[in-house]
Amino acid sequence: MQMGFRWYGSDNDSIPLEYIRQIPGVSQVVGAIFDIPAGELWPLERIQALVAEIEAAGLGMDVVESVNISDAIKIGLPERDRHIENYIATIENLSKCGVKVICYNFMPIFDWIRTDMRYQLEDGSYCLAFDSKLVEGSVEEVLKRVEDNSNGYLLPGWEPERLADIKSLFEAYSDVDEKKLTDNFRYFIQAIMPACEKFDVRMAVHPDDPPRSLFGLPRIVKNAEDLRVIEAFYDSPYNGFTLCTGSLAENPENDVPAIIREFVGRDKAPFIHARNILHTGNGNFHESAHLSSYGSLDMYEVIRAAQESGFDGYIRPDHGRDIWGEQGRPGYGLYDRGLGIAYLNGLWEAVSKGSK
Ligand SMILES: [Mn+2]
Repeated sequence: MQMGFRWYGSDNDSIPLEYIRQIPGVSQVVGAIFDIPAGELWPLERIQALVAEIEAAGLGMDVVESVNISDAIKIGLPERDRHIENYIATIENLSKCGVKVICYNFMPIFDWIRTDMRYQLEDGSYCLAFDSKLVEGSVEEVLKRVEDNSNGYLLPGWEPERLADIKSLFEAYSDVDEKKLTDNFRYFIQAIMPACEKFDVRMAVHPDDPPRSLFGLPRIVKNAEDLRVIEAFYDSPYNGFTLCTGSLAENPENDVPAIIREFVGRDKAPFIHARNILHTGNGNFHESAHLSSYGSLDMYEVIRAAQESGFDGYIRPDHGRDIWGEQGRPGYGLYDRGLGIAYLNGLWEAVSKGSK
């Protein structure tokens, strides 16, 4: 297991790399280049520069999150083949810089949805929350609410230039149902897999967040059954999953440790996002501290499942709360993710010594 920490780059993240280096047990920065539109090539020099900066701080970048999938690929537009060529060339460039895993998602329009970016918990800390009542309004209302609560940070997948024309985006997806989205996903995977095998880069799709349809948009990465369908597109360790415990657990019917055992057991999950959430009824939830006692997930069972099924990939704390006065990028502050890492490392050591 290698522990990582998501980082948005020196221009975009208030957390210096040296702080990340000081969190015990962290060897990896999960990074990306954020200013290249989906569908375009990541130039080798840009990736080399990012890796050099991270390595100078004593860390590595084996995992990239994300190389985003363009709307043309998801919708199945004619320019998808050019975008796929760029994706393949990006895989080759990432491989030259030592990248082993690409985390990505295949969600139309929104990468993830919360209705409150600064929900206050009883202890005075702040977290991300989801209230299903609030996504029943218009898309514009939800967007406005999220923007107003994001502390001025740009959220991944919520780029204003992309969302400015939200109505035409919805129109572009109007005939994309679950079947068509699945067909387009299969087309993409089958096109890139030979390059992934050749360049030794594993694709790891992130579950939909939350794992249910919203605004009438199709969702096809929601549960174990969906993951099996995706696995069958191309049966290879290079066609795998990011098992995000929080996203999967947002549907209480998903048995997260069982999903970890199944897909890690078949060597299909090179990356885990570990976070906890608390269900508050009626499909609502908020994110919580990582401890099992603060949320609805048993994090001991999560780590035990990973270890007992032979997990030797990368793991990172997913989101953290804002604590100790920090006003970070929502979900991506330093302190609570640091605490999460300390806890996850403790669970990992306890499980490994307990099984001897
Ligand atoms: Mn996640």
